[in-house]
Amino acid sequence: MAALQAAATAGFTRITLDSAQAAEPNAEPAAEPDAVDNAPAIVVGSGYGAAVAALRLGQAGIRTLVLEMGRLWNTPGSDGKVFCSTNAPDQRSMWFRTRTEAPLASFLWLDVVNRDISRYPGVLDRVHFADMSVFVGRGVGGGSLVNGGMAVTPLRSYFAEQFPTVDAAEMYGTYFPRARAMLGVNTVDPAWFEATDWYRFTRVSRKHAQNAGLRTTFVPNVYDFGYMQREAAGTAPKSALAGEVIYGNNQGKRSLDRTYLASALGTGNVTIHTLEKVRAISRAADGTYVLTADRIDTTGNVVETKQYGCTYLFLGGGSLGTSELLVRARETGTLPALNASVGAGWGTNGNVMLGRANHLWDTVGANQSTMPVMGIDDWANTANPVFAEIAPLPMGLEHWVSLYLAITKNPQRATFTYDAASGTVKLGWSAAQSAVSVGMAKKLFDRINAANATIYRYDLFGGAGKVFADDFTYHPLGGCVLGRATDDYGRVKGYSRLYVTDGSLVPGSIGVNPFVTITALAERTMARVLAEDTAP
Ligand code: FAE
Repeated sequence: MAALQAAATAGFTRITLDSAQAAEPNAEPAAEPDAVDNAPAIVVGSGYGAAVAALRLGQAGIRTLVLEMGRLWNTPGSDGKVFCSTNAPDQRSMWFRTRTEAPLASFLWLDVVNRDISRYPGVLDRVHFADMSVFVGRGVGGGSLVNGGMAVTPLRSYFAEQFPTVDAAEMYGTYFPRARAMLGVNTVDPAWFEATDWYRFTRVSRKHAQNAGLRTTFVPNVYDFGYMQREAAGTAPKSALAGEVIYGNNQGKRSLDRTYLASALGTGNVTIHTLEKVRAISRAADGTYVLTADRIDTTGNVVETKQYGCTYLFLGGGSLGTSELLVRARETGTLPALNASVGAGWGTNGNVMLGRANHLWDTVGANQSTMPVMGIDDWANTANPVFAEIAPLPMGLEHWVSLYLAITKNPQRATFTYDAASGTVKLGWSAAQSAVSVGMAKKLFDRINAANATIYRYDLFGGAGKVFADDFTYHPLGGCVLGRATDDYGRVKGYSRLYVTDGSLVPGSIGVNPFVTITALAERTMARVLAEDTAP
């Protein structure tokens, strides 16, 4: 697919291309542009960790190539929109599927949520392992294209517990503020929040939490709340107020293609190749890293296998992508010096989704914004630490459901192993490990139900009345944990000039939604690496 040239300007504008075919959903691939076979630096992926690496390398004047397996999302399809909506998903919704696989499987036990679609490199993927599936974003911007935008800085004491070797003062004084500023974090206007129909569902859940003696807290977001207010006023096209989120937002959200990546391209030193999946990494005799990447077309066929060489290699394929590449490299002997911690320390951030059934008089509203702005914060409860995001369920009708994504302090961890027969990795996470998260979420929500004389919803997650969706996570973390698989700055142990900058550095749990932490850690890594490792 096309090499994207430096056609973007900094700020919150979408990336523009010199090659429009790269983003047209139904377009045939055009002629191959000049390939960049060697670059001083290569970044794998274009999510949070990768985007920080690309920008800081570009600013340092280092020519950098970004390889992303998904497409660039910037050109409208035949309906005039870049992304499809959650209520009418089409091929743009999911990564090479014939049917969508939304987190909510059913409503009133009916199979009304998912739709048949045609195979295409859609923006949301659900990667299945034996007892756990993982939702990830695919495209230029990674998870930022599909996530709920909740931009939460972890509790300092818990950050210090998870990262004992990282200087917390420096993180909270420098790197978290830097990450928040670059990501465009903002907060909902409390007066508007209290008055608008669009957050009635949140106010109802707040009341129920307070009835149980629990604390709620506003949560910042990267969705532009000024824009959202204009949506509500009818003066701007609706996005968050039109049910858009997990299959992409057409407006309002400051995804990475509008922030870090736009600025990275603006340096003139960064090029992005899309629809190219890195499959193997090895090292040449002169110390150069050699990457093998499959270029796919929009049907998923491999149309070319390319080789790239670089001096500095930054892995930002996310917890799954980076762990898979490094475990494969170790086990197939292409990077044999990788240590045993590569592939270990993986966790779900304790994710559990659940719904409660409200009384008929406690309406949550047919109008719901897709951007969460509040959490129930019981993390300080050492007996049962839980932080639960009050999640929207925008169905355009009153359904009396209060939905939550609970983040629990589940200490369980898993390891990726290499399966030589398939050439892929397996994840050793078991259902019993998820049961630990369920136990914690249940304790908290049993309290809320008892205080409000309410019950759980049994109709949302398919099967025989499943209440707790414990078989998927939005927050895959770990696999190349900081200080174990890497040094304290993300330098992979056993190899020089090889770095990890993404969620695989986080040891399985961070207690809140993770992307601000991932971004801030990547900023810290890049500051150190550019100061120490790239000097002539
Ligand atoms: P990530 O953003 O996953 O980016 C990895 C990129 O690398 C992707 O674009 C991949 O396509 C690409 N890639 C992977 N392997 C390869 C390869 N071999 N070759 C080429 N490219 C490759 O990584 N977090 C929050 O903090 N707040 C939220 O509100 C929130 N809501 C979420 C909602 C949903 C539905 C989902 C799925 C996630 C949510 N998250 C949220 C999680 C957040 O998006 C996630 O932690 C970050 O995106 C992870 O960032 P990384 O840099 O690790």
